[in-house]
Amino acid sequence: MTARILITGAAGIVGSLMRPRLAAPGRVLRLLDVAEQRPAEDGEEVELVTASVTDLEAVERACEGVDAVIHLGGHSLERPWAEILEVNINGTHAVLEAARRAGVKRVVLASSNHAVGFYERASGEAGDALFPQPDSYYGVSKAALEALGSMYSARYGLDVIAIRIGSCFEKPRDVRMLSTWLSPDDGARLFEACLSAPSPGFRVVWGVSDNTRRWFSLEAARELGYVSEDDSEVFAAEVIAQHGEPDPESLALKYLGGVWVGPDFDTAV
Ligand code: 15L
Repeated sequence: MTARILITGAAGIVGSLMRPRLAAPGRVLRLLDVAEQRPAEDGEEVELVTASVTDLEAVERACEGVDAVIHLGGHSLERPWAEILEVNINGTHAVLEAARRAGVKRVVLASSNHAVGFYERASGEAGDALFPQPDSYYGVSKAALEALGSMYSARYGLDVIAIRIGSCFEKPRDVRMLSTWLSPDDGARLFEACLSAPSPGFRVVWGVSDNTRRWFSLEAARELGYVSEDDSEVFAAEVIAQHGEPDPESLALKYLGGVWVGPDFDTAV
């Protein structure tokens, strides 16, 4: 079991969901965020670090003595280009470079469906090896994150797994998420698989539960040892009662990135 893990962006949505789920006897979670974090609870084996992922020296210090890094830090929604460039792209570079300098051998990167959001949904599953087709600056930053991960793996021998996360929330929030949902428990199972798979090299995998309405392939994640135990279908009646029947002609269901391909996400600044 991976004994000491650095998690960046630990106070964010996915980070907060993973904090209790990745805790394990004999394991210390070093939690880094620029935002304030919940103090350690009694018996919780955590070390809190306040720093930005863009601060290379601080991240390098945070990497000392660490067995693996889970990089979740960065903007999780669309932002102006300058912010995406600084926090998401330069930040991912800093995290990979810090891991390399500190001798950390494995990095798991949070990519996103928005790296390939402009693919029109085909009848079959979206494969694991889709070439980037980002739907936003945020999506571009995730394509860059994958490219940086590939380079650090090939050039410096790090094991790097980029997870194209669908929608990781407690519950699916709309009809699209009945397809794209990654349950928090499955998210933890997938991170554990990424941490323990023997010598994966560089991989890109989808991060999604085995939903009845799933759009994305699970093959590459399963190769790492991931076994999904959840299915959003248990929420389908509730979600459809709240949001209406799915309309296959809506942007939300026509593109992998959903409404992100539409004008509301055109932030060309
Ligand atoms: C993401 O990458 C976002 O971080 C998250 O907030 C959701 O929008 C998710 O994708 C999604 O597509 O549902």
